[in-house]
Amino acid sequence: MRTLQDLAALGPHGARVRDAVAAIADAAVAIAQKLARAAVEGALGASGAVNVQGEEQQKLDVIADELVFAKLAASGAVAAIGSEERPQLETVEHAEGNLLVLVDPLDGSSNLDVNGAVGTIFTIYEAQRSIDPQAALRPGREALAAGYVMYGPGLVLVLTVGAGTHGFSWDAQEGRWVLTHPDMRIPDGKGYYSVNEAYAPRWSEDARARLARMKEETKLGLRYVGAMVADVHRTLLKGGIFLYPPDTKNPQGKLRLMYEAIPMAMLVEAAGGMAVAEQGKRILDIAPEALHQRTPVYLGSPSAVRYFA
Ligand code: P6P
Repeated sequence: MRTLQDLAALGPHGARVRDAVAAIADAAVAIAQKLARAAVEGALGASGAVNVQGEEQQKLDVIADELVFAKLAASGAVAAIGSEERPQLETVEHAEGNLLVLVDPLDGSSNLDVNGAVGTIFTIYEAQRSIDPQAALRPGREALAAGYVMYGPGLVLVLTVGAGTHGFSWDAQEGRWVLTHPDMRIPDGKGYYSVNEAYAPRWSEDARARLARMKEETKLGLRYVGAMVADVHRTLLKGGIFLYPPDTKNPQGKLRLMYEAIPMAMLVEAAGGMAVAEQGKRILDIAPEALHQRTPVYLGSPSAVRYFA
């Protein structure tokens, strides 16, 4: 069985990002252990702080962020890190490596209180030794790698290192990540559509009309977990579309470009799917302007995404 040690063989950037991916994978194992004991340790619930997104921070958001930072900083491969939980890009002290990692340490954390699936999402770029941290942010098409960890009944790591999308499962007994889903290909013409339809009254009339036509013509069923990692993981395996249109509350969309939309778009495209922010705008071609900027997201099987592309 291939393991995460074989990353160099799975794509052109595998060797380049191996140590950073291993750091995230190590942090994920530690995070999973924290999640499993959270209720017992009283670690569920809000931390009392509000993050840079203006969202109520969960205690486990802070714990996950600190674990990911510590592992990435210790890896020796990373020069700078941008996190959903921190206002600015942060440089790594005495950095030897020159990778830039953007991360959502614990995505979907509002699901924690109901024991729902959550995830860690990341994008990896070659860092640019630029005085202006803003210049560090580049379109997703220039990224070296991306992936997510899903904390579900099993611990799963899905990533791309420049060619194909590959899934690993944590084997706690052997203490290793095993390649259980090599070269994932998104099914087309079947699966589910995945959207919080309660917000439809807040969408544009065009978005409502496009979704209605897609539902009528594709007859897809509906599944919605409310954690992007879980909804995208099912879309990759079963087919269909995950979408979060802009609405009157989030006119730019709710999901963050650098560490939610771009990594998921890389994974879906590498598995044969499509990922757009609006008609004619591929997510991986968006030129970022800010670390925490948001974007609409329509991603999944080509036959479903085409209604929005
Ligand atoms: P809503 C979680 O808060 C998140 O950022 C994504 O993981 C998820 O896809 C989305 O928001 C869910 O948003 O508005 O449906 O609760």
